[in-house]
Amino acid sequence: MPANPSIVSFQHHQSIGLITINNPPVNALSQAVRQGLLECLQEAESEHTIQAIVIACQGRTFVAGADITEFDAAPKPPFLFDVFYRIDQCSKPVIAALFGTALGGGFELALACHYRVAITGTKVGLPEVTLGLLPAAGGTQCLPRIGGLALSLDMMTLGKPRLALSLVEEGIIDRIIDTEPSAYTERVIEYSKELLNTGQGVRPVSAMPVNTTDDDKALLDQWRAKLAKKAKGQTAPQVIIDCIEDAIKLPFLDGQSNARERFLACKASSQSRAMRHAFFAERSASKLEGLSDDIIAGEVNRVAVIGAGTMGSAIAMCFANANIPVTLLELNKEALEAGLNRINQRYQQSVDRGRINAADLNRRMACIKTTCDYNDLADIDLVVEAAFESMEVKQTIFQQLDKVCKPEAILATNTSYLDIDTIASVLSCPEQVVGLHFFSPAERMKLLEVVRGNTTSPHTLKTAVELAKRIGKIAVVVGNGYGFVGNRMYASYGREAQNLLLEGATPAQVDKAMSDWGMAMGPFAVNDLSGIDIGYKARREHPGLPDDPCYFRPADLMVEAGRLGQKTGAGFYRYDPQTGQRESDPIAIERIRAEAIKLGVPQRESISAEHIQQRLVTALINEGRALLQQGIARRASDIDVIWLNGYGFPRFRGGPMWWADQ
Ligand code: 3H9
Repeated sequence: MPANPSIVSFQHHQSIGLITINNPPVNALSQAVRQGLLECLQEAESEHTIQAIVIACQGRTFVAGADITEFDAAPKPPFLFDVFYRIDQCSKPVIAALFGTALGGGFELALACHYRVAITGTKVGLPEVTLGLLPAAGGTQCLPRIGGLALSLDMMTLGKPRLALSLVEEGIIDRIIDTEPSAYTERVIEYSKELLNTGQGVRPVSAMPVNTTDDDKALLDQWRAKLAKKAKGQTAPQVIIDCIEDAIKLPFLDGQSNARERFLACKASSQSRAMRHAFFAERSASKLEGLSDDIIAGEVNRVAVIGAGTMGSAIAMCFANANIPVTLLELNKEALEAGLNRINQRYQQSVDRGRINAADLNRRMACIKTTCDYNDLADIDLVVEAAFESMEVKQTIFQQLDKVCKPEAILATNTSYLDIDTIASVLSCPEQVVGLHFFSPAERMKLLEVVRGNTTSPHTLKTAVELAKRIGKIAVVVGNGYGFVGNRMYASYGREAQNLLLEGATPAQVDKAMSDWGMAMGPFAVNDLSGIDIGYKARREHPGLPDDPCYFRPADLMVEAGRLGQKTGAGFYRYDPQTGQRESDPIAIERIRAEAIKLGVPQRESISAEHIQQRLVTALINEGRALLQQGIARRASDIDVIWLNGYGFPRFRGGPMWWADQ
């Protein structure tokens, strides 16, 4: 019997020994699980009546990986690979019964088993790279042996889980079982008996060769070059390639020993610590501390979106993607038609890129109804207003909604800046108003700022957060204040970037410094892409701008010269009319320089990349600190989640507040 049978248990099913892991919520491989597995394996192997062993899990998923919460302390034996190698060397066939998501150490456990079966819908993957790590429990040496080099490079360096069904041909999954979850274990036991009856025995992966070709070196080099760009600045992807190369060159145990050493170095690195922080920060962001468990989220079965512009149509797609019927409302049929065309086009692009199939496109389009009549919103559970960014427009819409919607309907606004309480003040049910601030492109960006107004009720808040999870967003609850958290910080970051231009830096210099630092894009490339006029108009609507003649002066200059960004062929940069290629523009640079002299801004001799990076990141940190002091952000880690998921802050730096703490 294992020392802790409630976590890992062993049962006889005639000639089959069933080892079951029960470690909620995701069956992570904690020290107790590793110990339990080892003890159960010993028992199963020594029982002469047992001829094959099944490893299964209780709960909602097969093992989702090593226990990440243990990574900050020194590892405690038994070590994961030692347990898995025990499976590899077992004298009786061992079969993994996969379901849910078999990830990281969970998938490595499966790879160490001699056979793998999965229930329909199971996903498997090695996402360690997203934590700045590498698969260190045998994965880097097992997967190349079973699935080959190309698949290993893809799965380990990109870290994206795959459907088990798609890995049958590669020989990774031996059988897909299509059954009710309640009958699954029984079916796996039947499969194991079938193996025994057909004389199939152990299949230790450690003894398998890696299929090599003359092209292997070129393939490895190609991936090294691709990841140097795609995962710029990150250590783990390159180290994973070194481990895969070892799998080709070295005996199994030597390759594994190198992988283990490299894993320990990665685990101790600032990159992995930052990425692990991001993992837990994302999970705590939607936790609503101080809200009683008695508060139940409302059911949301039907949604409406007001406004079929770029943002409104993308928000409608978020609901259609999650199979939630959505009604799109516009002022006239032409605007509705344009919105629907836009949606159809975006889905078609996803089909063309192989992200979804034609049936998905049709199902999603069928989820979307359109109307020009507010009376059609009478039975809607939640409305998201995504109209023009003007208080007057928004209040008029909310007054209409107040008249037609059922009393319990939740009314959300997608405003990026405006005061939620002023919007709610025109309603008979202000407690049902909440901000749902989506980020563009809304159908792809994971972040959703859930803005709590003074009157927003706990029930409304809980419903909004639950709905966010259903549509696959990372919800961060923030307080009500101009620009909320993300955009307010972006304004500080942008202001500092603009000041640097006045002091003599060029847009290209600032952008390069920031993208070298790890930002997805530099601030001026972003500005040109989204349109410089948007911020210009927002500044004119904002009552409390700083009394500073330099405040966003370069941006205002560009707009005044009709240089609105990519859409007008010129902004901070100019764009080649044929290729759309971005180029530095001496006209823009000169115009800004002349203005700086007029404003009396001293010019710097030279501006280093480090200086630019420090100025911009410090601006973020200072604003973040003020937001925490004012209670608009609840936790420093929430700010990190917002910047990682909404503004392209490098994940391997953990977010601005984590970075500041280091
Ligand atoms: C690894 O395996 C290294 C090895 O190669 C080598 C080692 C030597 N550990 O996400 P959810 C918690 S590295 C500890 O909200 P979902 C999570 O914090 C690992 N805890 O659920 C949350 O806790 P709480 C490689 C974990 O249904 C709760 O479980 N594996 C772990 O939306 C629910 O999580 C990965 O990177 C863990 N491994 O998604 C997979 N995983 O309730 C990481 C989760 O207190 N996990 N928790 O907030 C996932 O991707 C998702 O959790 C999963 C479920 C898809 C499984």
